[in-house]
Amino acid sequence: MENDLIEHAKQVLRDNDRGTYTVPTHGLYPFQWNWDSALSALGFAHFDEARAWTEIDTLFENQWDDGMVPHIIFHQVDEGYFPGPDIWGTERPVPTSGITQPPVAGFAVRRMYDRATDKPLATARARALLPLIHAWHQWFYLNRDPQGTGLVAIIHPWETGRDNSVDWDVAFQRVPTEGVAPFTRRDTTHANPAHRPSDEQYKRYIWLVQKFRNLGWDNTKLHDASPFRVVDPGFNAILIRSCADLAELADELGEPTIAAQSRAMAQKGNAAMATLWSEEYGQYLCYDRISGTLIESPSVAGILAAFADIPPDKAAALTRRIESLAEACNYLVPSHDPRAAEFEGLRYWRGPVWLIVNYMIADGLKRAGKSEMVDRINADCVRLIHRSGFAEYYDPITAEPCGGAHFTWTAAMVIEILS
Ligand code: 2M8
Repeated sequence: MENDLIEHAKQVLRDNDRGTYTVPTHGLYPFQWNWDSALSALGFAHFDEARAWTEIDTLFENQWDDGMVPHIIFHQVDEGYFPGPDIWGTERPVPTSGITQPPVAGFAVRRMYDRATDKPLATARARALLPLIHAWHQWFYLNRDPQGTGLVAIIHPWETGRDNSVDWDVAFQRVPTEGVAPFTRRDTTHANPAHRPSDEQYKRYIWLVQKFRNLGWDNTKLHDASPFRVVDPGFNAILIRSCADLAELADELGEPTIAAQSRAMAQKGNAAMATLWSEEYGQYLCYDRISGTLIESPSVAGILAAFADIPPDKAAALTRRIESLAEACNYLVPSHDPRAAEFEGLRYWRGPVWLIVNYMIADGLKRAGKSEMVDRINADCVRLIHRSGFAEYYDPITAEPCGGAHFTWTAAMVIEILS
């Protein structure tokens, strides 16, 4: 039974494979996405290590000169997605978007290296990727933490990957909609519009893109110029974990400077995470860098923080928090607390379960010794797949499969969990 699932998952990866990169799913997302690729490579690594390394290589071939790794790479023309390269106007040799995504590649590369059966290949690829990933991490702290707080901000909701999270609702009101050129959405022709972000949110997404494009995509200006600057604990945890993992990898590969710098970034980030902790919510919260306040929104971002090496008392508290969420849903871990008024079980990042998020939470809790909760989260992932297939995401109460079907990173996580 489990073997059938793994075989099915491999087939999903093969079907979405475009040779040197993978699309998240046919139709809805016809290009290469940054964190989708890094996490999907982990799935490929179980049956084709060379192909897994190529996935990450392709991503970094499109790294910008300043170190940023873009969130979408438009390898071919496809009118089925909006906003396409013309809207972004980044003028890259291979067109890309102009913003980034959760930097999970450092974590993925270390894991691929550690597990590699083809060590010469892994050593060569990891050695080549090491300075590139490090440059991306440095880019973050330089451009997205200009005050040196230890925590980076995102300047567009698409950067966190949690596009329409409740977390942004208030801060996003600061982004105007006036002056946005008329556009036609494409996502709503592939997925149920009632499950997608609203038109109002799309206007604000595009307003920000226009704003940044008018600033020539100059990252030294974008952070301060953006009316949307939010510090996301999940995003920062991914960066911190990738820095820490890169430090270990650099040690192994005999790169002491990268190791020391990576370790220093991880330590500073880890210490600063304490400022995002909320005793009242029993989890970490987002922080609005413009209003200077914590965002009172009980989303999964504050639980994903477990992916970094947080203090044991915080890992214990997050475990209790997940136990409490389990009382309000049938499948862990909902992307928003089902008891909150804003919860929507079918609407994208406002409540549904995402397997990639589950995987990273479980990985962090495993390191913290919370094996019972890890087993529970993994079991829920497998129950979801048995019941509803390889969907983009799932309703945490009914298990209804939502968004795109035949989804690459969902399949990759299944291979990770079951192998
Ligand atoms: C979703 O985001 C894209 C924009 O980047 C979209 O809705 O058009 C998010 O779920 C994001 O996390 C993910 O990387 C992407 C592709 O799967 O889709």
